[in-house]
Amino acid sequence: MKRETNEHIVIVGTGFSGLGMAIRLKQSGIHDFTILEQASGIGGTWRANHYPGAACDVESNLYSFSFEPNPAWSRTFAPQKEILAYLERCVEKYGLGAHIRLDSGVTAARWDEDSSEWIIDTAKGETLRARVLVSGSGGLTKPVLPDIPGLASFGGETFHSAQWDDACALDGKRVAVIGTGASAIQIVPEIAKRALHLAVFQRTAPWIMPKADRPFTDAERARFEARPLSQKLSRAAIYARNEIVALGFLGNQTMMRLGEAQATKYLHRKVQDPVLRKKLTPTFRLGCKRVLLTNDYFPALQRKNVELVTDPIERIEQGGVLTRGGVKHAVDTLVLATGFVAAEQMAPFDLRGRGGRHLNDAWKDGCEAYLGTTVAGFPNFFIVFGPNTALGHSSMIYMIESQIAYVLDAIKTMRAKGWSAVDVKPEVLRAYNEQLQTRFGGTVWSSGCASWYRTKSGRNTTLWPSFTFEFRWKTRKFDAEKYDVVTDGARRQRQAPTTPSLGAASRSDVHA
Ligand code: N01
Repeated sequence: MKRETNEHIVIVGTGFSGLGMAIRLKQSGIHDFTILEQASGIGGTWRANHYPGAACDVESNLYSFSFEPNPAWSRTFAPQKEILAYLERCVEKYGLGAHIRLDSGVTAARWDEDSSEWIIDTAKGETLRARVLVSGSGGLTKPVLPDIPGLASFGGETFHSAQWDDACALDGKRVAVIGTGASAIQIVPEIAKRALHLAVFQRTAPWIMPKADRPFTDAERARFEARPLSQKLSRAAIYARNEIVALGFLGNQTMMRLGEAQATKYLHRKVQDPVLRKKLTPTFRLGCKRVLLTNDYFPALQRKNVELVTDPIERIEQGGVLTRGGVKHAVDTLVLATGFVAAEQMAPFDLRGRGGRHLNDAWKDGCEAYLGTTVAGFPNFFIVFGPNTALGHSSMIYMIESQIAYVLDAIKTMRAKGWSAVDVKPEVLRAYNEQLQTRFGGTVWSSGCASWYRTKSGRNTTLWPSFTFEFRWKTRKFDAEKYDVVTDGARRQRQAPTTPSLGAASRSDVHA
């Protein structure tokens, strides 16, 4: 008799990655999966990041599932609440609710060689056995708290942008925002409207471009609804435009100069004060850090109640931030828009593969995966939005869907062929990553700035260093020849009491 758990798939996370994986499984007639979510609601990063002003900086007609267009987007760049509502509608439409277990973060997962299964513990105290484990636990989820002396002694309200405290009243308060990245430039204009005084602490001036954000007209929405092809064409046009931008990031100097000239012109048009303008002028190549899109950040910085502080922070003490020379900036509420652990990311949870090896051990020199998805020694473990799949120029949903197609094909292949385990060959993983790293040479990401894309040693473990269609092509089909494979027959043999245990090295029916 077939054991149900032998076919079971566990997906971790209910963001775009986890939900997209689940929908694709259902559409393929695969229903025996469970989705574990650590939070009390679905949505992943789009649930966690609900700070004032939170919105997408990629156009929504592209930042959505290809198979689930949304004719009702209110704006070209949707706000966070709408994106979360979109994901909630997906859960309902595709009947995912019954598969989801909330408040069930994975605390540990270990590979059981004998049964070729993952044994997964959750925060609720449950243990699941699964043939396949798919991590959709997100790329930017662990907040970085700045290493500023005295932070703990501040005394007032302090929170990270991704842990926004809705109960905190900002009206009439003296607020400080530390950081000027993608989150901060969305938060600052909103707080500026409410705070008595807002101090924005900038360490590095970012490149800023205007955002082509506007409400969709009723006529446009009606057209998307009545003629879905028109929305598909809009999606295709955004996609193509973004890939052209990639040309510059990948090394086309003419495009880079044009982009920098456009951003500089925008700064000059929006900021007349030469002192402020100088403070806001970036000193690194456009695209080396994420290019920020906003229309209201420069105007917000020029309000009477807002101050851009560029002197380095020396320390934080009770009720204030001290900058160079001991200048104190009195503050009631401190917002840390200081980013996330990314390049130095480790295992999403306590994960042990073949021989009890921890994923953190495999990643001690920096995280890496084959096609951003599989890691040698961790059979049947797939990461969606894994190492070197993030983008500086286009929609992550495109990359996520590419990986989902690859994982789905792997699962279908395993089932069709009666394979109990697939494990990427170590030499394949090594060669792929060696080649991938060489491709950063000559790109803007190697032009010398510090960013969340790169580790302290300078290795880029986050970005995909090419056009997204190349990644789509590479992930179009599960390439079984790159994997060591264990068949069900071999597993049964291994489980038989008279048969000596076959270790990983003696998988006799491994496909070359
Ligand atoms: O984080 P960041 P983020 N003292 O790392 C500063 C995605 N995202 O949350 O540049 C002083 O970009 C740091 O300064 P510096 C998007 O992919 C998407 O803003 O290192 N300052 C920087 O200014 C994005 O790229 C959306 O010198 C300190 C800031 O904090 C990613 O999330 C919206 C400091 C951190 O910027 C991360 O963006 C928002 C210190 N000790 C975010 N430590 C969408 O719309 C750090 N900083 C889809």
